[in-house]
Amino acid sequence: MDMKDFSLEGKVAWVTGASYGIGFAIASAFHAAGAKICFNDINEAAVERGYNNYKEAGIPVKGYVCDVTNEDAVNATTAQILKDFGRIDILVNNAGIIKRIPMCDMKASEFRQVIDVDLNAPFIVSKAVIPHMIEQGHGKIINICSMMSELGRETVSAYAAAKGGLKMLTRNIASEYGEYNIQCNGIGPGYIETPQTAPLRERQADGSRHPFDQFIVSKTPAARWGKAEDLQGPAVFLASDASNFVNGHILYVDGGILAYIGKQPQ
Ligand code: NAP
Ligand code: GCO
Repeated sequence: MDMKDFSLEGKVAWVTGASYGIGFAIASAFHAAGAKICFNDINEAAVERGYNNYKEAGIPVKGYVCDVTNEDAVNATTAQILKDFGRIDILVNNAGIIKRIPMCDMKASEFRQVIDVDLNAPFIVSKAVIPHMIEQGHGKIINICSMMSELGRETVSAYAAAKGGLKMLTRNIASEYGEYNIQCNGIGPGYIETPQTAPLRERQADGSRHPFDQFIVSKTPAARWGKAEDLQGPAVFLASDASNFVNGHILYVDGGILAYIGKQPQ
């Protein structure tokens, strides 16, 4: 076993939607492991915000304005990254949205919007990058799945449908392209402290913790919310040569939620 297998030295990684949050944390870890970092976000302002965040962290990056649901934009960005860096070794389909609306109150257009970003976009970006990974003889694709790839809950029907589909897209890419030395795996974060979950952790008017905050802590053996940094080691592992025989796997980084029935109410 050569520990160099965990290194990303000389690799080029593209993390989508990585101006902040989980994508930013993963891209930062890839940099620490030696990779060159590309990221995209949906508009100039978001990319600028990303540049500022990476600059503050001392991480050299190249940012691209690209709405991952727009196939022409994705193909153009893929071509530009290949022109700028000559290769794409690692793709992380991280960009995502959630709309917390009771299903019967949700408009079909809102449902489609979530499916578009969280499921169609990973298809579009993977489809753009895979031919180049085949040509270079290797590639790593990591899809950011979710607890909702396995579980449902009120108000997240579109998100759960998308993340459940993303789990199977991950397995299908692994099945269809494994023979080209492309490994496609998923990371299923638990409940992580990012802007996306901020509404679930807001302090109540009386200063008490949000009921959902307390619920998640009781459902997590680690008895805490995850931090984006908790995902860094698993992501580096799945992006590195150390995982070359891991394919089609969803690595749940959830503090044990999926294994646990939940603490008995006191
Ligand atoms: P976040 O804080 O909301 O960040 C999402 C990122 O994706 C933002 O930079 C956002 O850009 C970008 N984005 C959204 N739509 C896009 C589009 N069409 N094109 C390009 N970029 C787009 O989310 P997060 O919590 O870091 O989550 C990142 C991923 O992890 C998502 O796939 C999410 O579903 C998944 N996840 C999160 C958790 C959690 O507890 N936080 C748990 C499991 C899985 P803008 O800010 O410009 O919109
Ligand atoms: C929610 C949360 C979750 C997390 C994550 C859990 O409203 O239930 O946003 O969906 O984002 O996906 O893994």
